[in-house]
Amino acid sequence: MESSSSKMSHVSKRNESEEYRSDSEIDNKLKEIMSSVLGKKGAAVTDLYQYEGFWCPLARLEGTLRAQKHFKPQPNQVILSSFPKSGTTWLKALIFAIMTQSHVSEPTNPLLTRLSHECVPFIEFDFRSSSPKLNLDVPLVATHISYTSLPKSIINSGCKIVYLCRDPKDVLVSTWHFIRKVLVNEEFSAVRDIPLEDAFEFFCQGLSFCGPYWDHLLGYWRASSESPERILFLKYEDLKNETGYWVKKIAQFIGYPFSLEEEDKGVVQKIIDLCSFENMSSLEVSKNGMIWLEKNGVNTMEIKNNTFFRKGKVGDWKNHLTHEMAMQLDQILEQKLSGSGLTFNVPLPSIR
Ligand code: PAP
Repeated sequence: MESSSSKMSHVSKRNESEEYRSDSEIDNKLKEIMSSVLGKKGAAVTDLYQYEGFWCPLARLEGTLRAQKHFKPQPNQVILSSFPKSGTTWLKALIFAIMTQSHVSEPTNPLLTRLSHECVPFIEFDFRSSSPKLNLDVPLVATHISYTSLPKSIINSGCKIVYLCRDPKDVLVSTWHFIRKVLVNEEFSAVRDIPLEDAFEFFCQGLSFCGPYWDHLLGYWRASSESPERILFLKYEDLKNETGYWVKKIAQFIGYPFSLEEEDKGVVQKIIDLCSFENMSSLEVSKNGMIWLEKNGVNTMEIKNNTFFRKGKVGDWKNHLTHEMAMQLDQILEQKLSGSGLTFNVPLPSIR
């Protein structure tokens, strides 16, 4: 027979879930944001709304509001945060592999049959009302939420945060290609066929998914400078150039250091090889699999997994942006980051 305390806990869980599904406070806040700010076009897949200084698509915004109110990190949960199109798919795989390193060579390794986005959930995505998950009870979760808007429960938890960013010129080019590939339906053709010059203008105005780009960076950069033991700040370019060094650094930082024996057995290299662009992009699940975006519990848009793998290179912007465009974006960045100690042409110091 069920004890009265266990019955009580079922009842309170149900109430919590019902309260969560129809949360009038959040619904009102969303309405307020939607009525006070017009949805704007930008270098993004859908219209963007500004919240706490950052541009966000509506579905992610709703998830962000709910996560701010309801998300409770697990003890020692690791949070991977990134600016979109900075290499999240890759870093999710790397950290997942670090955390499950003893399985790295096993044929049953989930990373061989599931996209890393399926292995590591996005907080703001899973906290939308259409897919409410009150507890993301996994050791690693990801987010694109700015530091300003991170749920206070994360900031107060002392959980480790690993942040990833990338040269904005490559972020812009990657985003532009993503938009063109992801919006297959004709109804999206106006957004999909946005000229690169227009996407560039939007990006320079800060109008991109999670933009302004520089404010996203600076929030995490400053927090990481103040609390380096809590936030590890990474750049895609450094990760590409010195993958082994940074994999070990990340492992140590999140509390999963490699033993000498593991290093001798080549575990670090195995993780690097498993997660490499060449390997991940050639897996069956990456070539032919898909994930669904849903609305109110209904699948509304499929995203082919191969859209998350394009070139995986540093500096592909050179094949798309003019010299003038590159100079303009570099100048904006230099001005926005001035005085912060963060630059993009110098690698972060690797302390051996
Ligand atoms: P998301 O924000 O939608 O999650 P994200 O994974 O951050 O996307 O970025 C995609 C970029 O990472 C793509 O860059 P590109 O367009 O310049 O090619 C993608 O190719 C790259 N990428 C994906 N997997 C890897 C990997 N294993 N190694 C290196 N780069 C990768």
